[in-house]
Amino acid sequence: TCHDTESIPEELLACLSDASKVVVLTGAGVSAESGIPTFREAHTGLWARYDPMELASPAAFDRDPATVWAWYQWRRELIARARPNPGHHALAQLQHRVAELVTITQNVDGFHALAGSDDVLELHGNIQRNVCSRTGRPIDAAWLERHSEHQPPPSPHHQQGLARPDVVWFGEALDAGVIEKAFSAAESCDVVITAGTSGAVQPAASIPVAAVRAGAVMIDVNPEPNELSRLARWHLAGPSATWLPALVK
Ligand code: BJW
Repeated sequence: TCHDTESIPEELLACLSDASKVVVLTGAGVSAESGIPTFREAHTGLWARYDPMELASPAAFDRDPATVWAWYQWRRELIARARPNPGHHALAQLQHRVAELVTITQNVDGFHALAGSDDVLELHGNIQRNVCSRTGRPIDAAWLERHSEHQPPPSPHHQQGLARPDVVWFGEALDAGVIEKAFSAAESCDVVITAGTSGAVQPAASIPVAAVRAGAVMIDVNPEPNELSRLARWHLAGPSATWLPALVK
């Protein structure tokens, strides 16, 4: 475990600069310093009495679509007003330092692309897009503007369908093509960096495990150690907006 960005082990820096292929897996912690709340930490304010783990499910949307829709509208506005932080920018820089970088994110905020990262795999979708709850077909923003913000608008594609965010809820399958690319990148990389993720959600959490099993060296950036940190050769204990820029410096 390293606590001080001023004394990064030479071996760690060498490992990163010698790597020809790096895979990064990010989670909510990477956007925490942009002001976006994480899922498993204490919640405050308006949504304090709701459990994000319960809201992010098809059952919750079936039971109470208005509440789930309102939660997503709130988060969309928060994200629209927020900006990528130095952690996102450092990862966009890293793609110029290594021959190949694949950024895999569980986040739905689109901040890696906004910061300039090119090769981004969004495992859990993107919160700014909407799809039909019955058919999964995309619904464009112009349609939504004609409806109330407080209820999920009816889908233009299906009688019983509603608009819903294009994100992956518990029990739903991730995009097969995205998953396939993520695992194949992981299995062929030299270094895997995990940043700001609890490692509690599958199949995302298995991506770094697959990388390590295939011989990659793992670096974990997280103020709190978890299962993933134990798997890592180096656990960098601190916020990603501090540690990621220090690694790329
Ligand atoms: C900082 C920081 C700072 C704080 N700097 N760090 C195998 C075994 C058991 C269960 C399953 C299994 N396979 C599938 C399942 C079921 C389920 C699952 O994993 N359940 C677990 C809870 C056990 N998985 C699924 O259902 C997935 N689908 C699937 O597998 O389909 C096939 C299937 C279905 C059913 C059964 C079997 C197979 C889909 C998962 C979809 C997850 N969706 C969400 C919502 C997305 C939309 C939205 O944003 O609203 O994705 S849930 C939520 O968790 C969100 C996140 O992307 C995801 C991961 O969370 P993340 O990013 O790690 O955030 P946190 O909050 O957990 O952690 C933040 C971390 O940051 C902490 O560690 C902090 O310390 C740290 N931090 N500040 C750096 N400044």
